[in-house]
Amino acid sequence: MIVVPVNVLILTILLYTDASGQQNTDLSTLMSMVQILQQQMNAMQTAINNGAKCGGVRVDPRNCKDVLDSGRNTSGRYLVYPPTLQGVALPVMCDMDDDNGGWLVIQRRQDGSENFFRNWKDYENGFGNVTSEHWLGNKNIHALTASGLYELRIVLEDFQGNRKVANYRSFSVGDAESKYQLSIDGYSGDAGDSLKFDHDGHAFSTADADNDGAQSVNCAQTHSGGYWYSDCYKSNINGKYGIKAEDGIIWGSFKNWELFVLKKTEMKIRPVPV
Ligand SMILES: [Ca+2]
Repeated sequence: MIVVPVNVLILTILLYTDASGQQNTDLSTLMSMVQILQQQMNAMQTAINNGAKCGGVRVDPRNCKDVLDSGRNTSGRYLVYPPTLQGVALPVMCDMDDDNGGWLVIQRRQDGSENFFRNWKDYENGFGNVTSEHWLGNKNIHALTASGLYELRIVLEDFQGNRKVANYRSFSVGDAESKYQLSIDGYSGDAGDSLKFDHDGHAFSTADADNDGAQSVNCAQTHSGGYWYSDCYKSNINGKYGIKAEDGIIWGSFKNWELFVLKKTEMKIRPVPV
């Protein structure tokens, strides 16, 4: 619901008054005034829906939870404006269906359509299409998780259709100087913890930027991905799609630490209420 600004009301009254200062009571003039007012209100509503500011109050959605809270509850592509990106619009996929919605997808694998064996710059800036397979980009994930406390939900599915989840109560990625260091805590779920365990506190690595915890190995090169590798991993969900090997898509605890590769993975984040 829009409150009509004072300047619009004054404009309407002025228009409704003729040059001699006498009120014009002609009905058609009155109707045209109402039409102008209605058009202005519609334009304002459209602007607000598209993320404009109104009356100095910030109404840009900062994340998918803000989008959901504004009444848009259909999963799909939306523009969000993380405060730390200072007005830059970030296209993202919002999942409004799973676990009460409001989830912003930062990673998705589902059919092998996107190459995830990429260099530092690609992982930093993001790649793929947000409506299908993609990595949102380390700088964007940092920008989002630096603007408040976020939780992480990872949904995993195998080729038999078994679906398991790993939830983390807190999740953040550091800035470029920290090499996008992972901070994660508070596991719950049925997939087991394969991310805090062994990966928490590690910098991000790609084949051309070895920041892992292994002295003699370039883990990103060996395991065909970009990730917070340790020496080298308990999970490798940015690995090679459809390969039953150590460089495949693996979440170690999904099936008792067997070499077991997954069909679908999804990482999504949501601000934690304060
Ligand atoms: Ca290394």
